Amino acid sequence: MRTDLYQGHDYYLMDEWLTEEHKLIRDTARAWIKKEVSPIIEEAFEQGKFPKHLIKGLAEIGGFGPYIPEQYGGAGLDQISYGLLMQELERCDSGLRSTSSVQSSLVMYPIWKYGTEEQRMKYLPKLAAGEFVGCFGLTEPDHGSNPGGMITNFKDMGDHYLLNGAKMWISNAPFADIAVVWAKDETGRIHGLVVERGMEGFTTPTMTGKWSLRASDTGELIFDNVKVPKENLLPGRSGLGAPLSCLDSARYGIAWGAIGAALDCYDVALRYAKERQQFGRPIAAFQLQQKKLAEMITEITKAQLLTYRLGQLRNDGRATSAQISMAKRNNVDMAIHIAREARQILGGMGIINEYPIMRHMMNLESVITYEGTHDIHLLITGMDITGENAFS
Ligand code: TGC
Ligand code: FAD
Repeated sequence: MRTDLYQGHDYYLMDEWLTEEHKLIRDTARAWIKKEVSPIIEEAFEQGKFPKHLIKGLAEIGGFGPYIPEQYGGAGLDQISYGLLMQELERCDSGLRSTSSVQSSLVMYPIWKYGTEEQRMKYLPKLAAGEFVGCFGLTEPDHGSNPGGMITNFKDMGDHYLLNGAKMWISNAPFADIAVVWAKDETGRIHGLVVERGMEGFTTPTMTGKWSLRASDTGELIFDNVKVPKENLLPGRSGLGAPLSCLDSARYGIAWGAIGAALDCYDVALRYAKERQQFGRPIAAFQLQQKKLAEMITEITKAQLLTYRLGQLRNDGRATSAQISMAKRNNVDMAIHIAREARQILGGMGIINEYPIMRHMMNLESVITYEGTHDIHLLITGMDITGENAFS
């Protein structure tokens, strides 16, 4: 097992923009990861299982609902803190960040924003403490990029709703206690419903065979005449904009997270290049290797600046969905490219699990697809700047 020697890289002295609280949150997460997660993450990835014993620690470092108000059990932090946490988690593994961002932005966020006070008090403190794990059901077998076409639906039966349909590719589904599920009512309007494990007709089969995001459990949500109590409907917002607004928050977290994966690849490659000798010199002395490393830190630094600014805009409530799309798309693409270059710097050692690079590279293939694919985010930018909708 390799010792986790990671240290942050801050080429443009951005730490000077961080508060003491920001640094404390980041450094606490980093220390917890080095002690508790780095020693076991390769094994978890190989086994294809999320290490559930980490949930308590994730809750303790503020990984569940970092920006949810303290009165609901959240940490009440700002958006930069949230971003820094996601960066540290994905520096370790995208699946670890997924667990945190799904719980925070796709489960706690809609309950906080669109739930009743009773729903908030019932679910949020338990989710924040890691006593409950949640998942988010939007994607269906035949509706991925186009969630508005979903067929999962519910009927008003007087004293309850009757839910039918299926969701696919759902992170944390196999062990989640609750699911925030998006379904159409009899008029075709989309609503969010909280479905609880144990409700009759609700099952969560595990999806197997993934070569990516293996340290995260993915599953289906099957609803076969599930009776959902009326008080489980999130009344605050309906329409496709409701789930999409949750995605804004999660995509923002991914923009930071992807920088973390890129930083880890760069960190490993830089250290390796300085140590590895060929032709009687460290390979870091060869211009071609320096080009790779110099371009990596340049791209990481550009992404850090873009994302920090986006965090400021989110703190002010001024970030647009299109700005978030640009950062998600740019940063994940940047991270995949860096993972590929880093793997080359390590030569044959780049494919061995003694180093994290192949794991990051494989994980990022999911990250570039979920929460809106690379191409969908390009089309969102295209629509924003031209005013023309190229989706359909
Ligand atoms: P369109 O007609 O453009 O919009 C419908 C309504 O939604 C509003 N809207 C938004 N609201 C809030 N935030 C956003 N980002 C929004 N984008 C659009 C829009 O204003 C409109 O409102 P209204 O009041 O006029 O009705 O919708 P469309 O059907 O044309 O689709 C647009 C498109 C393609 C951009 C959207 O469907 C999309 O983003 N598709 C990608 C799907 C996606 O990202 N799925 C993610 C599933 S969850 C997941 O992957 C979790 S992975 C978790 C992990 O493990 O980390
Ligand atoms: P499709 O929509 O079928 O797209 C296939 C290809 O066609 C893509 O390249 C896409 O860019 C392209 N395409 C589609 N439409 C257009 C267009 N109009 N113009 C140009 N190109 C287009 N979903 C959830 O709801 N909850 C989760 O927790 C969740 N977790 C996930 C975890 C993992 C590991 C993965 C891989 C996915 C997860 N997803 C989740 C689903 C994810 O959001 C979808 O996979 C994603 O939105 C893409 O949908 P799709 O796979 O059906 O691809």
